[in-house]
Amino acid sequence: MNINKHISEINRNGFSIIENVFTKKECDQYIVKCEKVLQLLLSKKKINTISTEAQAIDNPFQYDDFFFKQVYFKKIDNLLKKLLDENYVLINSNLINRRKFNHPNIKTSLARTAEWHTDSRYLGGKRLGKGLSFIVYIALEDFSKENGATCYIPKTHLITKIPKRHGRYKHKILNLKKGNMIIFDSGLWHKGGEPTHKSRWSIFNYYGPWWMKPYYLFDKMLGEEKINSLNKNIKKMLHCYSTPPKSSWERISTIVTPDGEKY
Ligand SMILES: O=C(O)CCC(=O)C(=O)O
Ligand SMILES: [Fe+2]
Repeated sequence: MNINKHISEINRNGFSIIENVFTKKECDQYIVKCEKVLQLLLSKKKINTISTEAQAIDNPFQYDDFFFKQVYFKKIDNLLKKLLDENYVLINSNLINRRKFNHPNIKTSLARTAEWHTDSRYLGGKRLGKGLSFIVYIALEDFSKENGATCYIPKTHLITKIPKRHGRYKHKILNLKKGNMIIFDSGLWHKGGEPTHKSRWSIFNYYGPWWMKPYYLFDKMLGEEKINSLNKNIKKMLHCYSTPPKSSWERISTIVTPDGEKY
């Protein structure tokens, strides 16, 4: 993989595509797991992020260890280390299907990401500059206009204005092939496309610097026993080596290296 080529594309265009991260067969197996966890949540009426327009499942490794494989990707580790720094972490991870889908337990059509937004951070009425954090997603099915592919506005990662959620902007569509991954600057203006009845499963991850707050407290979500059973790459992504100490009596630095282990 030519890391420098991807980095210059991300800097210039706001995104870059990495081909064949998953095989077609791996995508199909993944989709079976996605549908299964969706059915599980629906049957339990755990539907806070599930709507008739988009079915999002936050941090699916809460429900099935299978999904820990989406926390850390060896293939892009060096790329993310170069884009961010060596202590980069996972900020959030979910599965999203943007499709029209009805189920007696679904109560809303509202989807969190159907309007123009960025996933960057704001200060003083402006968006922080490009390169703060990155969205990494894998298309588990082909993405096109026919199944609500993500829409984006070219070059908006280079400005610091804040998009109007309901603005009518000239935009483009991110067509992707099944099994391909895209890395995009969290400052790029984007939104989920218009859902159709055609399925569009995807893994949506968000990576950032070690000092950025995660969306959720992974250690509390998973419990000590589960966290301790994970390998060091996954633990690192889940902030195990970059959480502040209780006090300076424990230690002074936030970053720790796992004892004797290298990641
Ligand atoms: O589903 C999509 O295409 C967009 C999702 C998104 O923008 C997000 O999760 O922040
Ligand atoms: Fe987003």
